Amino acid sequence: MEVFFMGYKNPLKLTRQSGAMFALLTTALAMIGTVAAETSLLREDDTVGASFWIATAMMFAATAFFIMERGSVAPKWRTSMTVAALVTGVAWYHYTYMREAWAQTYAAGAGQSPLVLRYIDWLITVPLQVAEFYLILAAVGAATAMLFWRLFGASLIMLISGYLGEAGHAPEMPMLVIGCIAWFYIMYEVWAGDAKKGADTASEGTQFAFRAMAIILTVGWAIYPIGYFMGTGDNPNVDFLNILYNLADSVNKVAFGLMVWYAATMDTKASASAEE
Ligand SMILES: *C/C=C(C)/C=C/C=C(C)/C=C/C1=C(C)CCCC1(C)C
Repeated sequence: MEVFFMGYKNPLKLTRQSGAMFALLTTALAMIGTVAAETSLLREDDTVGASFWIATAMMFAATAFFIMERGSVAPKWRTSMTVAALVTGVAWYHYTYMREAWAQTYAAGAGQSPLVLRYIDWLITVPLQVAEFYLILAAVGAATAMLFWRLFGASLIMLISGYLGEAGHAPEMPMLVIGCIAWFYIMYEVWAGDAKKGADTASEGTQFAFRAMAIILTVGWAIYPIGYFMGTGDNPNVDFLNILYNLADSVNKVAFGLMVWYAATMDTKASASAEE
């Protein structure tokens, strides 16, 4: 590929790869610049604000990492890497605003949950994560279109009831219960459905991804209803709710993406050594 810059042919001697990396990094720096310019300062005593900032940085770094690593894994894992990057990318976008909303309300006297932004983010990233689950289920031969729609529907019920409860449109505890039932149903499909049988005969990498998914769904997702419980009721603890949600997002989006990447790398190495 020939690269031209202001009429000069490839002045920096860029190869295709270093060119792409250079473009990615300069775009990223420009974006960080614009985002940072409009942000109020983080106060020293604002622990929750710090957790928003840390989550924002992690989402950004993970997105860059998944995009850059995508080309190094076996082709059948590339869509999973793309979806992982979309999940952290969409979250990064929303976190830049959520941390700002938090910092402003904190500076004005009391930090407030960026409720609407949070749920808009989940409304996009949870279905994307369900798509990621679906790709793993497909790899163990347990995916049908119906299964995808059932998981998708259950995740929507979970989020809508959570939103109605947190926003005060419906009683908090019944909404928590309905949301948890939808979540239990998703866990049931993954732990007890057809998926488990197929997983035993799959490649080592796919088995790893399947186990990672089941654990994320059970342990990682459990942090959210705990946060909801702490942040609602008679003595709502808004700080605790936000720290837990920020922690949960980092685990479920970044750590899960890294596990998928690790599984992909495992499989890629295994097929490379099988070819030798
Ligand atoms: C990237 C964002 C993710 C993976 C968000 C996941 C959110 C949940 C698992 C939320 C679960 C909730 C319940 C199980 C009960 C009702 C309250 C919710 C919405 C917090």
